[in-house]
This record gives sequence, C-alpha cells and structure tokens, in this order.
Amino acid sequence: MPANLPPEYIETERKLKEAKTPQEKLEILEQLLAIVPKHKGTEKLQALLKTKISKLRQEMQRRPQVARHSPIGHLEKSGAGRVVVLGSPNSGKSMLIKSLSGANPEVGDYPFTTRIPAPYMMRYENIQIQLIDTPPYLDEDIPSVLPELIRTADAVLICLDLTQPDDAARLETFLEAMKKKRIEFVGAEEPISPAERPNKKRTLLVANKCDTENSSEALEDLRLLLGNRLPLLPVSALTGDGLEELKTRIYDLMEIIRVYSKAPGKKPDFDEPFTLKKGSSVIDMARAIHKDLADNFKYARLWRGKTIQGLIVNREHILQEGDIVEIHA
Ligand SMILES: Nc1nc2c(ncn2[C@@H]2O[C@H](COP(=O)(O)OP(=O)(O)OP(=O)(O)O)[C@@H](O)[C@H]2O)c(=O)[nH]1
Ligand SMILES: [Mg+2]
Repeated sequence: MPANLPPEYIETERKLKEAKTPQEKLEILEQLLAIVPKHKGTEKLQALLKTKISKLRQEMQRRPQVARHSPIGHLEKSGAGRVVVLGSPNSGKSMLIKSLSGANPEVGDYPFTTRIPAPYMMRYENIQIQLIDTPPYLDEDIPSVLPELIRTADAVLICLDLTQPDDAARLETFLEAMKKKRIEFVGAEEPISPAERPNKKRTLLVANKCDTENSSEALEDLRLLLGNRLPLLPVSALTGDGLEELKTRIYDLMEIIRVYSKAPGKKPDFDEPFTLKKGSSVIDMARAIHKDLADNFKYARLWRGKTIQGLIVNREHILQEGDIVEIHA
C-alpha cells in the first residue's frame, strides 16, 4: 500500500468494512477510486479498485429479480453461482454443507432440523460458490419454497441417505411432484437450451453416509433402483470421503469457465477470475468487466496455455477455461 495516501482515503476505506449492502460497498469503492491520487505509485491500487468494482457489479447483476415479500427474497445470489442442496429428512444435507463450506448450519439427529432455506459459501480453488441448505422433502410433503428456489439454481445436489432404504422411493415421488411443476433434473449429457434453463437443472445425486456399515450394499441397491438417469457419487459428510471429488463435480455441473483479464504489459491477477457461462465470447467478458469496455471494444489479445501467446482476436471469439484476455477499447 503506497504510504502517501490522503487521510480522506484512509477514512473512506475504513467505511468499507462497515458497508452492509453490495450497493453501499460499490459506492465506497467508487469514492476510493475517485480519491486515490493518480500517479505511477498508485497504479496497482487503482487496478485493484477497478477489478473490485467490476466484480461487484457483475455479482449484483446476477442477483435474482425476486420481490421482497417472496419467501426466497432474503436469499441474495453471491459468488460464481448457486447450488441448491435437496434431500429427505436427516439425509445429511446440512452436515454436507457444513463440511464443504466450513460454516455452521444446524445439524441434528432428528428429522426437520432445517426449517428455512439458508445460504453458505464454499471455496473452490480461487472462487466462491453459494450452497443453499433447504428444508427436506418427504413424500407428498414438499416445502412450498422449493420450486421457486430450484429455478434460481445454477445446479442441484440431491442428498440421498445410504442408511435409509426408502430414500430411492422418496426421490421418485419428489421427482414426479417437480415434474408437475415443469421442473426437470438432468445429468451432464442432456442439452439445455437457454429458454429451458429456469426449469431444467444439471443435477448430481450424492449418496451420503458411505462410512456406515452395509453402505456398499445400499449403494448397489440405489444404483439398481435408480438406473443411469442421474449421476451418483458416494460420499461421507462425516469423514470427508469423496468431498474433494464432489467439489470438482459441483464446479463442472455449473458449466462455467474462469477467465483472467490483464492490462497491457502487466501480469493477470490469478486470484481474481471472471466467471462466465461456458460458450461465452470475448465481448461477454468485456461486458462483465464494464459496459463501457463492451461499447467501445476494438480488439482483444488472447493467451491460452503454451500455444496461444497474445493472439489478436475479435469480439465473437469463444473463450475457454483459464484464458487470459487483454481487452483494447
Ligand atoms: N454416519 C454419518 N452420519 C451422518 C453423515 N452426514 C450426516 N450424518 C448424521 O445424520 C444426521 C442428520 O444430519 P443433518 O445434516 O442434520 O441432516 P439434514 O438432511 O440436514 O436433515 P433435515 O434438516 O432434518 O432435513 C445427523 O445426526 C448427522 O450427524 C455421514 O456422512 N455419516
Ligand atoms: Mg438440515
């Protein structure tokens, strides 16, 4: 941090820690950018502030447009995407979220511990993914909040309990009930058009409690009962078995890529990726950084692995995971 920052800057920066809403944070960051003296010694700081501002804008744009009185109005989207965790009572949804996020949702050895949906953040490498804990479904008793919540998800996990022989049947009943609401759960292969996105969700079945006695037989039974409709991953939320694999599968399920922006002559900041939907192009990235950058876009240079080093590309160029892009406007 440069030593010659004016007191006004230090004072405003202090307010940043107290900012409660993203809007407040954004205003303070913009003030900081306006205050910071513009010279060589503060270039890094200016770039950092600009990145923070554009990331915050990107996140704010992603927020679901739900009314305040809606039962999920309190659940603001945050991070690179939202994964909703569903399951029957006591299957271990909250424990799974606890182990993945390091947070502390209530876990109980009795059904219906979780009463309302609640958000938690899971770190995956250099990004954060939002996990939503939910109240359980049980036969005809399906929390009314679930369909609306599922529609806001970028991917879904369904937690199955390997100690609970009825769980496959409960899942079938739940899937049928959701079908009536036009919600469908699909594996990685099935195509999803943009129009279908709200109702058709990439889903992974998580067979939890694989640490328990007879869990291998229970897993085989589950596979037989459910067939190959949806992918199934055995884990233990208790011992952590399978959770690293689960994190990677969650990332893959969201169908996003991480790309990095850089300024001419500078190195990219690998701690600050932009996350975009797979299939996004250079202009989508420009838009995610700042509207002006997209409006005034001239060309971009692309770095990809060892093969592409500063290639000039146009706005339609499709990006890939790990791409580094220098946008010229
Ligand atoms: N052995 C074992 N027990 C687990 C595992 N995961 C969760 N449990 C236990 O299962 C019980 C239920 O866990 P929760 O995480 O509260 O389950 P839930 O699905 O959130 O339950 P509801 O909120 O009631 O729907 C608790 O006693 C946990 O300790 C696991 O991987 N192995
Ligand atoms: Mg719970």
